[in-house]
Amino acid sequence: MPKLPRSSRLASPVDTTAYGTYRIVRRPDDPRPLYRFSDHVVDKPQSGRYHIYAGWFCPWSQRVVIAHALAGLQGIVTVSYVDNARDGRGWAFRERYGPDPVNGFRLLRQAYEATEEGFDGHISVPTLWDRSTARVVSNDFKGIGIDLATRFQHLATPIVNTYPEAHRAEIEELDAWLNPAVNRGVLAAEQPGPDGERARTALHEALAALDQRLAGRRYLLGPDITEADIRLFVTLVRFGAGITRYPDLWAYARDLYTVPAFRDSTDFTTFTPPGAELPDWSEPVRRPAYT
Ligand SMILES: N[C@@H](CCC(=O)N[C@@H](CS)C(=O)NCC(=O)O)C(=O)O
Repeated sequence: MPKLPRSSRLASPVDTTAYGTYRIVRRPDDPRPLYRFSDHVVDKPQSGRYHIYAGWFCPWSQRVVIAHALAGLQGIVTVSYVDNARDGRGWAFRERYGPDPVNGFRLLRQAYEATEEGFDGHISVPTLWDRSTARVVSNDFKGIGIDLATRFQHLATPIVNTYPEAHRAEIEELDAWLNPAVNRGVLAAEQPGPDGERARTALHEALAALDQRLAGRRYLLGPDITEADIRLFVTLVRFGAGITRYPDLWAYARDLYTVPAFRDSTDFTTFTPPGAELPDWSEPVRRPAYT
């Protein structure tokens, strides 16, 4: 990357008057998916080959950042953050989190355009970039998280193996339930009308079932943290004060929050609306000694 002054590697401030708001328009004759990149990390990659562009505000990014930390990948896969706000240009690199350390791009859009000329799909975080091919590998958060947990074990000793073969089926079975009801359900539940009402009911039922499940076990699958806990935590931590209505789920969430990978990847200011009431995440955790 050419050595340019820091300021020339930063995007100008968000300006919706000049650039409009971010939106993706699907061309009716274009059958391609709008999330177009879902490749994978190569077999036995070298250290330093991959980079993650993440966003502090974003639950899907936080999943990947937690998986990265628990896989022991600091310095092996690098991570940087886009600014928390955007205009029609999409995510950008600004003073708050500094320039793009890999390519010096001002806008994340440039990474997508470098990969596919005239790219017109979603420019989302997390994005996995490959320094060797100078391309976006994936903006499919689920695939990125699994690759981080499974494809670097020749380079790093994981703190926890979050995607062990023996538990993969159960992790994905839980996901088939929790992804619609909880992870996406929180957004659906904010909608007015009967669809919103249905989503609120499904969300409450799912949280009550989780509360019951976690009364009897430390983590979703038992004594060890897995990818299933990562996927649930990023939604619970954004839930607000309502989570305290589910005492065992709330104790479980705080228990996870004591783990550095979870706590250090959480910045409440980036996703909490001004004036919103937050529960006390540092309240001491008292849970039974599960066997
Ligand atoms: N929406 C993606 C997950 C990633 C995502 O939505 N990231 C948000 C930030 S939390 C983003 O960058 N959105 C921009 C976009 O999707 O165009 C998906 O459902 O597969």
